[in-house]
Amino acid sequence: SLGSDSAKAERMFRLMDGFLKNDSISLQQDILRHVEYTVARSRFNFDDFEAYQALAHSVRDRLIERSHDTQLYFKRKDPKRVYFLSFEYLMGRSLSNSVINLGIRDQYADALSQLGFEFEVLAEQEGDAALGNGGLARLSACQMDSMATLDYPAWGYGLRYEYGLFRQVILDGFQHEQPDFWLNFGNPWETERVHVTYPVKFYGVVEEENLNGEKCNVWIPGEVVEAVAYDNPIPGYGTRNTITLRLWAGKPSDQHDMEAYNTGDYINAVVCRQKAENISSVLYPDDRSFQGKELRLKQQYFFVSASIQDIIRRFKEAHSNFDEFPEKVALQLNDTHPSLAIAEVMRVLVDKEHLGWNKAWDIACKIFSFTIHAVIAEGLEKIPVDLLGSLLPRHLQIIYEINFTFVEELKKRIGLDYNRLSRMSIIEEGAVKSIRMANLAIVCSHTVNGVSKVHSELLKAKLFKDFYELWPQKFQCKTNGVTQRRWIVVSNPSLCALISKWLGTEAWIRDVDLLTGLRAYAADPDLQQEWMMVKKVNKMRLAEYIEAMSGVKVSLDAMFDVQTKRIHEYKRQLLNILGIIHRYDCIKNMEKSQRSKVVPRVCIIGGKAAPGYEIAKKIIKLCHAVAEKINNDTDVGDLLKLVFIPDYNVSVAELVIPGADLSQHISTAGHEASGTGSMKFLMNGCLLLATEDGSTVEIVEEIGADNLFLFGAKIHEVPKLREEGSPKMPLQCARVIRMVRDGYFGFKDYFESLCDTVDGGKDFYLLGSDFESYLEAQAAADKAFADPNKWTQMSILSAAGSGRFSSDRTIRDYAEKTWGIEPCRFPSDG
Ligand code: GL9
Repeated sequence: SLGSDSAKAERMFRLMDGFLKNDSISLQQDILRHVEYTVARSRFNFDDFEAYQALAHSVRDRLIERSHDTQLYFKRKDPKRVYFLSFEYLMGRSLSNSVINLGIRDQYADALSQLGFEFEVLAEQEGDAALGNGGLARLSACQMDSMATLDYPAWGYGLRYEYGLFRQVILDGFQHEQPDFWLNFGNPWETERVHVTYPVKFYGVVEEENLNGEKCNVWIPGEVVEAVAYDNPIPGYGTRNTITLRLWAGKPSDQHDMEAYNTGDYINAVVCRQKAENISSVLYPDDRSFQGKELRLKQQYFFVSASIQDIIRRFKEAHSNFDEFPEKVALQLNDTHPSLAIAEVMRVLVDKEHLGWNKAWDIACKIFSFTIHAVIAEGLEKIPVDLLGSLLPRHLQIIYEINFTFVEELKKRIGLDYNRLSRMSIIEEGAVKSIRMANLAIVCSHTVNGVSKVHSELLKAKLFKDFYELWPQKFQCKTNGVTQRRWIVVSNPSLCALISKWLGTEAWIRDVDLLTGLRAYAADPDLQQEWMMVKKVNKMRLAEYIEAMSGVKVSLDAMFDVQTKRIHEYKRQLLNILGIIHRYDCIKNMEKSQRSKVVPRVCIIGGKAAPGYEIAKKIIKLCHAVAEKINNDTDVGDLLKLVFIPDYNVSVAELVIPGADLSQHISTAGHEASGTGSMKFLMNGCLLLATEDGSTVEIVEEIGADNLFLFGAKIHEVPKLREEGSPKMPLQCARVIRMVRDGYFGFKDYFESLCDTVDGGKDFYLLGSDFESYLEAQAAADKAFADPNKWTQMSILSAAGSGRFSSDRTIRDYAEKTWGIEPCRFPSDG
């Protein structure tokens, strides 16, 4: 209807532009209306939380309007779309980000102050949406922001966990996990689509049937669960485009349950129905350790099946011939978690659309692309064949079929090299026969990418060498990036204003390469002065938070040295803590007269340990034990403090990152695929102390080795160092380990196994061999910090060089080189 007369349609879109007015009076009326009718409180009497709810609903109205316009426009233009399939998204809070992207933050702040409220205070009322574990999940969130801002016709798909990542509570220095029931107080951003539901089937058997004289396989499932869509709007910045993150929740299906009711066991039948909701109830909190759990597999298929049904439904609305499918649809697999989508697409095309195997496979191979976020083979998912066979019998058949064809092809190409054939097979033979999900994804995808240059090279040289030799053209690199909207504009408004002032434009918020313009002023004393002031303001904010959380008062003159990320042995928080013990030990043993030369430090560590990861939990406890000792030592005073920030999440990161002077990214070389925290710190003018791992290598290319503190073994040196083992353990390292072993910080027995990981003979993560070089880098940082102008110049150059690490760059690269999609911008000025 709209498509027929394009002038008329264009007018319609113009007319619709802004049903909702954004002047101060309209916004005030709007908020009060939501207080009265949505929150159902009297507009004469409501508290901060209720004000937040009303405010959020008022913003949501504007988001809904824009997402309707965007969807209608996409429908009319029918461009090729990308569907981003990710099992995890770490969205954090939405309020500030939304009003900033809509370009109406100041209007809202003004309207609220007229009503006697402060925007910042209400924004604090919002809880985090933490539907993910760490880097991978936050990357998905950043990339959604970029896809919206760059006007790409994109959809995100995921799961609507009722319990997000656990909340970390520290008792007596030990981590405890508490459930994050984030939907308790409602979620104003989402819209439940009661009509967008699909049945998802499990279990049962496959039977051969005759269809018009041809044999075909029919799956007779044993359980049906309904997936219902919850839509979350993702507004772009400086555009009217607002795309959708569609999350699926489980609900009982009527189709299946009628039987149960007829048997007369009514109560039991109702209780059983409840089980359906369990599928999407909880996020698995283990970052990267993979266990073959049935519920996890169910979650994966549930999410994949609902998404594929939705995508095919949308395609069929406008097209009748599947030949056009690859021209209209790109499917991005974010890690192996959604790779069952390959088998599901094959099942639908072969069993339901009756396209025939070869044609279906041809289509599948044109639509999938695959991002790998892991470095080591242990990080790759393997699904036991027995498990898959019982839960999804037809999919197991399909995967066997895919593998059979692949292996036959392979034999023709490489001959009967059985070792290589068995390495490349999708099926792993062994004690537990299983499906290698990464191999499945590589075989079907037209493009496979790593997430930093070194990682992409490692994939080709090590993890997937066999595949690279077979299909070199498939392998690409897409260095990760983060969104400057969230990580500068939202979280560091003072820096944002300063940058815009010196660049004379706000255009860098959409075009981040403009940040390089700051290089010209890096030595300018005026900019340096203002830059230092901004850092001070942010440090003040952070210091207040630290005091509120831990009771520790910190000096603003000290260097704020931060390491915040998931706790992992390879990320080497333990190296950081041992370094802190060494620093403490040095101060204690120093002549009093020498102490004035010490650069004061506030060491800040934060992050969650997977609930079953014992060593990581011990690292958290050690941090607390050492902090207890140091912080109560009046002899040391402000020269050294150590604080652990509990429950690190996106909104805590927004506070911590702008306030950091130095941040540590010190993984054992070759273990961090990319790392994205470093990019956020870099954008905020924080100096990095880092190993040459993951994306740090590219950061060095961009800002120069003079502007950060590098140390440690390089990737190619690691295997040899591992062979050499502990003879490399330097005295200083042995000494601090001894202090822990001797009970200097208490909990002697408890820390024993932790110490063993370093001096027990293996030192797999090379803390010993990197220790001296780590201390040297720390000393270099001290020296630089003692010269504030020099330090500030390095800080400005860090931020100025961060443009390459914007997710805008990453997404444009995916769009052009992997997905083959183009921007589709709603005709309006934003
Ligand atoms: C990770 C890598 O370990 C990181 O180096 C990388 O930056 C991100 C995003 O590409 O992906 N892979 C992975 O499984 N996690 C990552 O952070 N883990 C979590 O997300 C918890």
